[in-house]
Amino acid sequence: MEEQKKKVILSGIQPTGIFTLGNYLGAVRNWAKMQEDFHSAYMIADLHALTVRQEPADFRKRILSCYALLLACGVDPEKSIAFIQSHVPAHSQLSWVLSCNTQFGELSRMTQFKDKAAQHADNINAGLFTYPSLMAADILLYQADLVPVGVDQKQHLELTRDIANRFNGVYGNTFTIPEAYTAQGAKIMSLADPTKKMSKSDPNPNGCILILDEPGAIVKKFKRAVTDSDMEVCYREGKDGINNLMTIYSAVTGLSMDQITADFAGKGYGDFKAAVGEAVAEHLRPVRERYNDLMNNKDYLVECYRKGAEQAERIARRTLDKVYKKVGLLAK
Ligand code: ATP
Ligand code: LTN
Repeated sequence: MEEQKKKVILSGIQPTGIFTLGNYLGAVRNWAKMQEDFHSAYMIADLHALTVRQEPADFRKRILSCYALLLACGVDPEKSIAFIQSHVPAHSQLSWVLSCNTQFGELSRMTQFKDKAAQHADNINAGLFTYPSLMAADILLYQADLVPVGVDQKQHLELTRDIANRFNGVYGNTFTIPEAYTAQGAKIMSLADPTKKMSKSDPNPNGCILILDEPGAIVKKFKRAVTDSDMEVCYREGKDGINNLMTIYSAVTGLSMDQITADFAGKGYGDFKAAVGEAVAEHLRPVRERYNDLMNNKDYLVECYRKGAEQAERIARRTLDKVYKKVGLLAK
């Protein structure tokens, strides 16, 4: 009885690099926590990553290492469906139908498209533009109730809801309408420029903490973090650098902003930065260790992603069949 009421969650991450502290605190860490209370499915969004040019041999290795990272961050293949997007063809198939139910104007308003188009002006491909229809397919295939993402993905979630509502209106009830779920630490900023989001594809290595960075490197990057010319460790408008460090410190220690301010009253930024660096290095240590173990056991990884694909396929296929029927495609 209880089992039937459990909500469904789905989320994904692109294999565009080693996960950053932003990915971890803003999204992946919550996935591990949420798998205890929900029916959860998490995927490596490899098809989404193709919207940016990838070197094939390198990409293939990175997909596997990102899958290992997902498990190292606490996603448990016994509790969640952990899979790779391209292993479940229904994602591409539903994406086409949804593209035909998404307006050009809607896609043109997506800020991620505008940002990525500016970053990759030599490769503004059709996939970059229709990226949100594929993301909508990922979510709607599993009839997800909640989608745990960082705040930067909220606009895509709104569009997914619009597409689902419109489809349900035209063809009758087909999709669950999903909600975005954002938690504390929902937006971690670059350490080099705290007005910019920390991002895996940032070319400046000092701006981001990668979750596999060695403790020494982590501490060093925090020491160099850009702050302000003030001296007070407190959360206030205009103190972007300190606000970001406080958000990170709070997320890894569980301390409130007021407690942090009290603990560092009368101390300089140097002490605070060192404390944040050490706390983060300690927090990430088990993730790095688990990752190394998993990468030494590739057979286990293959076994896990194959099982994940089978489990995902079963659910996704059911929704796709329903959609094909609703839109009037002739059954085989
Ligand atoms: P890329 O740099 O390739 O665009 P990314 O680092 O932005 O990648 P994604 O794979 O697009 O990462 O995002 C995976 C998840 O991590 C998403 O839920 C996203 O909202 C979240 N996320 C990404 N960056 C941050 C951040 N700086 N703070 C909080 N959450 C983040
Ligand atoms: N677009 C997301 C990654 C992603 C995703 C999803 C997230 C692809 N499909 C489905 C949640 C649900 C991003 O983080 N850039």
